[in-house]
Formats: sequence, structure tokens, C-alpha cells
Amino acid sequence: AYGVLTLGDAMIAFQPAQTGPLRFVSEFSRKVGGAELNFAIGCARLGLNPRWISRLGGDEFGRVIYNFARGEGVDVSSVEFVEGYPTSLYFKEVKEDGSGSSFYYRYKSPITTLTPDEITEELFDNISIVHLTGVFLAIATSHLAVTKKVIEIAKKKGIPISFDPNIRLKLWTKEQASTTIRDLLKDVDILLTGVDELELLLGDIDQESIESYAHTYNIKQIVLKDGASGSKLYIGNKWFTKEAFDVQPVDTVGAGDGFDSGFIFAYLNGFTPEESLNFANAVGAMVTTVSGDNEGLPYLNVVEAYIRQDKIIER
Ligand code: KDG
Repeated sequence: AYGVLTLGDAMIAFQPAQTGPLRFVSEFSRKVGGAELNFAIGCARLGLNPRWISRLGGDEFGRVIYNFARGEGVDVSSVEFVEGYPTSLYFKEVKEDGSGSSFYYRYKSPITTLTPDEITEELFDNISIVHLTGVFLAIATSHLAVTKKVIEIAKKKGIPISFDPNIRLKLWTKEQASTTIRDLLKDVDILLTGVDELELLLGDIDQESIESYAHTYNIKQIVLKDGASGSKLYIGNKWFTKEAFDVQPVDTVGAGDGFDSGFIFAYLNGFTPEESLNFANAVGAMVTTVSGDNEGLPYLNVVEAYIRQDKIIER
């Protein structure tokens, strides 16, 4: 299986028992979230070999996340527990249509202790792609140096880099996000971005502008995620489009991470542009039909059957 390297924070995600304003919700279930970990779980379910670099609190919740990631088949050999830094938490508010808001309790995340020196070449052994996101960059300014170290080693070893801006304006400002991310774009091979995020980062998002960004920053593939409107890919001076699957979402959080795992799976396995978009759309859609940030991520045979629209034998 192809090895995939990612790094980032994870949190305990408190999932509300009801939809609607959080102030009226008194019951939650304890789940696990975190953009890069969701991505890693998505990769593992599809049969890739994801290695997730992280730091967790030396507390009960840190154990929960560690065991969960490990149980999902994520390589956690580069995850360490840090005493004195509580595992981060977040509470989700979910609306009737499955969209939601996040309330973070994430002020001293254990991952902020990670230093560039801890990013060593051995972590890249057997890795075919490195996947980074803007969430990691948003958590601490020191993470820029860590990210640059990851990029430096990946470049040296000729490993391609995929990047999802995953902009969380509750964690940093528009200015911080766009300055930091623009500075890294020249090192990105595959950009997986929401349409709004791209606008926030670079400005105009008409086709011609996107083509000029691809050339300016030398990005080989730009993938635009547009939720229920489907997705688009700009590669080798050509555009490809694929409509979304028709689903009734119950919780849209994590759909973008699922899409990314699907797209990277397709990329590593040499799918055509249309097949890649379709496969990633399917994974993203399936995530939205299950409550939780990563529970809906499909196994490979399940997403294949979903794409073929096979009837599932239930009993
Ligand atoms: O993309 C989904 C993630 O955002 C979610 O699982 C947790 O909010 C989160 C974060 O910042 O990682």
C-alpha cells in the first residue's frame, strides 16, 4: 500500500444529541475530530498506509484519540503524549441541514510543542505523498517552521505535496491565513481547496484567474471543492468537472477531509481526472450522511459499490 504522511492536531469532538443552538443542548457524545486525522482515517479505510505525526495530552482524552487512530489503522508511531498540555476539545453545533459551527477549547494544544528538529528524514520512509493543511498552520505561528521543514525534506526526497487550506477563521485572521499560505503555495503540487477558501486566499476565482494562479505558483493540480455543486480540477492546462452525489446530509463536518483522502487515493492509483473527482465526491458525500467528523468515511469496497449504485443487501 502507498504510504501517506500527514501531521496535525486532533481534538475530542463533542457531538450534540440534538440539532439547534448549543445553549439548549445538554447531551453530547464524545467523538474524535481534527482535519488531518480525519484525512488519515479516510486514507486507512481506503487501504492506504497513513502515518500521522501528532502530539496529544498526557491525559485520558489523549489516550482516547490515540487508541481511536490506532484502531482505524493509522500509523501512530510518531505520536507522543505531552504532560502539562491538555488534549484540545471542541463542541459542535449542528443545524437541521447538517451544516454547523465549531466552538474550540484549544488554547494550549499539545501539538504546539512540536519543533522542526523532531521532523526527521526517517518519518518519510516509504511515503508516496505528504498532505498538509492550514489547520496545523493556524494553531501556532511556530508551526510555519515545522511545515517548512516537512516541505524541505519532501522536496529533497522528491515526494509530492498536497495541501488543503482548510481555513478556520476562528483560529486565525484572513490576513494571517492568506499571507502564510500564499508563501507556501509554490511548494504545493496538488491544491485541494474550497471555492470560498481560494477566493479568500487569492482573490478572483474565475477560470482564467485560477489558471494564472496555477502558473504563477507552479501548482500541478488545482482541485476546487464546491459541496453540493460538485468539484472541478485544473490539470495540464485542462479543466474537468464532476457533479456531486445527491445525499441528505446530517453532518457536513469532515466532508472536505474525506474528499481529500478520496482524491489522494485516486491520484496514487492513477485514476483519470474524471474518475478522481467522482471518487472524491463520493467519499465526501458519504461522510455527510453519518454524524461525526470521520465515522462516515467509507471502506474501499463500499465506496466502489456506491459509485456503481449497487443495491446493498441488508438482510
Ligand atoms: O475538517 C474537519 C475538522 O475541521 C474537524 O474535524 C475538527 O474543526 C476541526 C479542526 O479544526 O481540525
